[in-house]
Amino acid sequence: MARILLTGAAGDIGTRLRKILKPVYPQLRLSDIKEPADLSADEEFVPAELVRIEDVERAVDGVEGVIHLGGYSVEGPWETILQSNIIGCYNLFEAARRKGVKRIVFASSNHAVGFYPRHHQIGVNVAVRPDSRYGVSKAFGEALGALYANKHGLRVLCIRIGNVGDIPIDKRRLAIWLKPEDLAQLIHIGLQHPDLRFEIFYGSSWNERGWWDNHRAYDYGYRPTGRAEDYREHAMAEQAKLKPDPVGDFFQGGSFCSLEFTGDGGLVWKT
Ligand code: 15L
Repeated sequence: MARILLTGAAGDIGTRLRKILKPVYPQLRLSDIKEPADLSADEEFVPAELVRIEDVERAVDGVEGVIHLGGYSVEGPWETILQSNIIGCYNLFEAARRKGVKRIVFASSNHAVGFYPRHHQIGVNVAVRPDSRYGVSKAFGEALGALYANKHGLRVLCIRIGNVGDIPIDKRRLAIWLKPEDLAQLIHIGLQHPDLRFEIFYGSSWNERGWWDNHRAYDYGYRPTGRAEDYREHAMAEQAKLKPDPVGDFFQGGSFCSLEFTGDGGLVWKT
């Protein structure tokens, strides 16, 4: 795969990936609503509003693979999620099909399954339990990926990203931390592995207290290099500064679960 498009290139993860991926994919094309401030002369940028399919078609034209980070990356009002993550994601897959793109790596999120309790180990075959409108949009993106893989033969990898950063920043992130280089490793598998048709992986480094069974990623050769427990002291010191959050501390999705929470948890607390 030579020509790759990275959407959401101006965001935090996009900015990190631009630097890591450029040596491996010299013809990396970047897209976002606005041009990244530090765009260099050897970087190609195509502006695109995901909600405008003609923009998206222009962005994907001529590429073989897409890394789709674009969209709204936290909980937001329904109208925002609808435009950026539902319509935007549909436009991305549909434009890719029309333009003959071969592979898509979709940045899903742990928030597609955030309402599983932390004491549960879950694989990728459990029913989704979104913890937010944002989480619903990620589950939607995974479903679209399966549709376009099964119906149109695109090869699709959905990565349920935990938390990308230099180090884990609290107790929850000790379980879900993803070192940027490990994310790049997962992306390479999605763009290059000959056997991959449709898969969901968890985007997690080597986290001993993690709650995800990520054996599918390991089957494809993933070997994470980041180890969350190396930063345990720092993360726990940061955790001590946070207020207790009975709902958020119980569920995997953390504060995305407690945000706007008006339920009593019902059955979900017991399972
Ligand atoms: C996500 O999906 C968000 O994009 C990111 O901002 C973090 O909130 C992350 O999840 C997380 O769960 O820590």
